[in-house]
Amino acid sequence: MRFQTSILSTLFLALTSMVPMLAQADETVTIGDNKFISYGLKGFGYVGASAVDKYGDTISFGSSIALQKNSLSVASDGTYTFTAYGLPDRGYNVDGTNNYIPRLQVFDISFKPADSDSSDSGNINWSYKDTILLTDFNGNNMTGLDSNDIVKMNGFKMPAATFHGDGWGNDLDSSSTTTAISLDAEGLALIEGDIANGFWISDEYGPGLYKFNSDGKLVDYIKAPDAILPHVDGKVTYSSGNPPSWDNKDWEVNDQDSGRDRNKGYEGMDLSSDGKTLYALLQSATDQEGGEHGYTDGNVRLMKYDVSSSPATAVAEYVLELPTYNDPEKDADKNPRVAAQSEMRYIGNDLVLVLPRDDGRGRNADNTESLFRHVDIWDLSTADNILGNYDAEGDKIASKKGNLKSGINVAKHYNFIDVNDSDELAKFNLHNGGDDNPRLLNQKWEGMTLIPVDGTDANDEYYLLVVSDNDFVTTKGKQNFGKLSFDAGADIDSQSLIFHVRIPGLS
Ligand SMILES: *[C@@H]1O[C@H](CO)[C@@H](O)[C@H](O)[C@H]1NC(C)=O
Ligand SMILES: *[C@@H]1O[C@H](CO)[C@@H](O)[C@H](O)[C@H]1NC(C)=O
Ligand SMILES: CC(=O)N[C@H]1CO[C@H](CO)[C@@H](O)[C@@H]1O
Repeated sequence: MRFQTSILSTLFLALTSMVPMLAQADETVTIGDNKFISYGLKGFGYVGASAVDKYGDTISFGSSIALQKNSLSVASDGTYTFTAYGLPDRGYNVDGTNNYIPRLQVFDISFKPADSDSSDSGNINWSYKDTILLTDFNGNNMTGLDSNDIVKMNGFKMPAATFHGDGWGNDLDSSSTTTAISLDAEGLALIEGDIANGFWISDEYGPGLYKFNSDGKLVDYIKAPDAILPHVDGKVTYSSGNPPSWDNKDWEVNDQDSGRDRNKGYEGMDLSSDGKTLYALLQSATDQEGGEHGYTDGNVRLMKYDVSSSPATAVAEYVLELPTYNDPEKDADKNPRVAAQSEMRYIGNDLVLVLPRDDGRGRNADNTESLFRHVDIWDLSTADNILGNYDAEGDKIASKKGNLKSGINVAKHYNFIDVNDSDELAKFNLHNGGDDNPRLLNQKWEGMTLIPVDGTDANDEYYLLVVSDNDFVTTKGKQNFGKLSFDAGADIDSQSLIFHVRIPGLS
């Protein structure tokens, strides 16, 4: 295997040096004996903002994306077709959270790699196929509503919402209540790349790790260590501080003492390719470790679990230091800013591909220019395994100001892809900053999946599909199974990009 890889990389080097223009755009990262290469942007496409699923609800899906491996085929004209599972978070929640039923959105995608394309539709075509609703151990619907309760099921205690009426503000005087698991889904991995084996989802209320069967029914759960669990007044309290728009009184909650910062849970999660090891990464630092500010929250915990049997066992915990960037609009003492992360993929050999970025910049934001959006690599083999050392309630790996405890070695970081590369974007008539139009990049890039070039891992080459979360922003919004309409004041398509990369040793 190693022998083959080195022959291939020699070949690549020979090839790229013969084509100087190509070589210029390529970014190469060397880790150990392996070369990781980014060959640039090869695709753009989108799902229109007004699209609805088979339940009549607005489609959003960019919190995570996962390839159904055995669906991939490559036609003789070079067109790739495959099925992918997209993950929405908790529904349209600009005016408070809703009883949106968490789900997977299934798409058939066709893509023809190109060095440029300025057509209106782009060169990635998304075709909606199906929806899988997520239900609990008993087959009852989960909910996107903020958590005001804890439910006990199958021996697990999970974040839940208890409400009167239908969860959309009707029948609030009803004496009966419903309790549903509160899920704000952010990470998705299919077991061995096949929906038939079931899948794992990570969430940011818990933050929790949920295993589902192929029908979307919950079958297992992993609770975070006490240091990561959100605590208010000494008690685990899963609220994200986003009560439903129709009722505030049951949701009032004090400031958090410790644990994952609100709305900053397990944004990244993935499985090893054999489905036996699960990796979960917080978006940014916990509150006791600097999580309260965007300039102190750079030390994040990554949990590693053996999920080959149930209950899962924690086997390691590592610290990643997130990259930083300068925001000239913020005061000097609030710089540099931490680029919190939105997605993680395990790429073999103790390496993870992570998407750190700024926030609130891009389409439909006050400022259209993003200052930092990367897809970078971290090497976990350089990090200390701190499992069990700082895992009790309130335990700290860093100070409240975000200074890491001395003596903790972190995972080594390598810059890889700059999503905001303006020359690359221009090839697809795209831009970062400037006019707010459908070719301005969205704010929230949150999903990644790797599509093997020529349908095989043998070449170590992939198309990296990166998707954005449009927050359900459409003027023609539909929710509660199509029964309610909403107008979010703008139409933001769910944009997607494809980069060509070399990632050795993934299979
Ligand atoms: C995408 O759809 C357009 C319009 O229907 C079509 O012309 C194009 O060939 C399709 N591209 C791919 C890669 O399927
Ligand atoms: C889940 O929600 C849908 C839509 O409201 C409803 O039709 C279905 O009966 C619910 N399922 C259960 C088990 O309550
Ligand atoms: C490579 C590249 O063009 N990166 C750009 C990403 O976006 C920021 C903000 O506009 C620029 O400063 C970088 O040059």
